[in-house]
Amino acid sequence: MDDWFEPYKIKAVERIPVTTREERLVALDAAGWNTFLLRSEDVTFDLLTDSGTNAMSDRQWAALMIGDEAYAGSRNFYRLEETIRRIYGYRHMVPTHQGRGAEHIVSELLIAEGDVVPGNMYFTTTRLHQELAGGTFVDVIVDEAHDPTDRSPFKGNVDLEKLEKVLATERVPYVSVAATVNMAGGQPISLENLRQVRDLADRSGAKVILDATRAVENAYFVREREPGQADRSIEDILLETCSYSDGCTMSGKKDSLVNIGGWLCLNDDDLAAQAKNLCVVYEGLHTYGGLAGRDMEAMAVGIEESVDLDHIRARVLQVRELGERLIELGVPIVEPIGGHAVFVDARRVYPHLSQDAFPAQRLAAEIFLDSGTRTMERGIVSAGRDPSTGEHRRPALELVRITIPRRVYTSRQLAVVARSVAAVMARAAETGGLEMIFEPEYLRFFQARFRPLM
Ligand code: P71
Repeated sequence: MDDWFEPYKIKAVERIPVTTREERLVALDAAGWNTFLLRSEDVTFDLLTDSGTNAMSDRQWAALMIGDEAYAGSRNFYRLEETIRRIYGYRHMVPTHQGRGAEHIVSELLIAEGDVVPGNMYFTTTRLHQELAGGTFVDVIVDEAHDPTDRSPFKGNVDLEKLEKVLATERVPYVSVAATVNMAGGQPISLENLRQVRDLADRSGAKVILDATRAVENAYFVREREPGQADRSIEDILLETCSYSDGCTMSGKKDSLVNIGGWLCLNDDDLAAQAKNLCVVYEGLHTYGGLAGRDMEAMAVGIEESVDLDHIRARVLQVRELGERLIELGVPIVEPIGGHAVFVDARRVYPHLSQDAFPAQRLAAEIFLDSGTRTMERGIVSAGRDPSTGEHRRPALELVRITIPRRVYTSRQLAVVARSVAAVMARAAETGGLEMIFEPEYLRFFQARFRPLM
């Protein structure tokens, strides 16, 4: 059978709220027109993020019951360690409460004041930890990544010339490579490109640290698009992906099909010992890292389920189906369609709005008003301010992310979402921008408040 389908049947369901437009307007006003500040009980389709919003399997729920809640040396830690070694291939693993816990530790461990960290586009928490450790992030992704209409197959690739230049002129502790690249639209990086990044890093003595948060999705794209990879297993491709790095940070809340958890891997014995020491300071003992024993067990099972080809195919192709529906309805989206989300191009939806009027923030608010669908701004608000000048950083991409949790929503529900976005777009000409009325210092997109201008 060529057709894709969900390789599971549904054993438990959760009722979702169904609301009126009037109720949604009250909720949106109370939330300062920021979808992060909405209460989930006001949300019908929660497509804010695929992070921690996955549905666990019956095997994962069963795994929770065999949690060993010992302070030290929980059996679930050893099970998780063995699973990560086998599936990701690294020598040492430090559990963390989630991805940014791992980013914090690795940044503090490897970055010194004045260092430069090149990477294939920033991610908010990753860059912040690099900056807090005294580093400066430099974007070395290929130019195509900044063009939402460019259909190249590997828009997550590193531009090797840009990387070479940074390596030649700056002090670089490590190259920060993500697979896939979230902020570019969930775009993959090829094995070929990773191999070349490894070569360049080796020549200048820099390490390579992989953000493996969605590396299983990346492996699916490699299998689908990279010459010579079509007959390989996801596991094989994943192992090769990781083999080009010295370690990884991981948010288990994505690929690994759990609601909380993460980890840090390092191959070097000394560095791993230091990372375990920092884990004790910030996360908890190095055999639980801020997680309950049961969380580690559920994550170990989730990792095994995540590399199943039937699972990952259905995951990526469900996202693609939503994207294709939107294209048919004339909604401008980032292409090719990425692995975890469809990104709507707010600049093309609202060509009359300047970036200072926060077009993507407004679009996310309008989509919520129309159908109770919660999405996320990924534009000028998310980019924050330049720490040296205090000015807004102005990303080329001004996007709204419609993110799909794994194994949670049906294709029919997503078809309703697609029609809602098209309805919002039909009213674009009458829609104004927003004014920011409250701006927090760190990661402002989470808590900023806005007022509609029209
Ligand atoms: C996503 C998230 C969660 C999030 C984070 C910040 C703002 C809004 C939403 C988290 C990632 C990620 C990548 C590539 C590291 C983290 C941090 N993504 N790398 O996309 O996508 O992991 O949330 O577990 O700390 O909604 P963490």
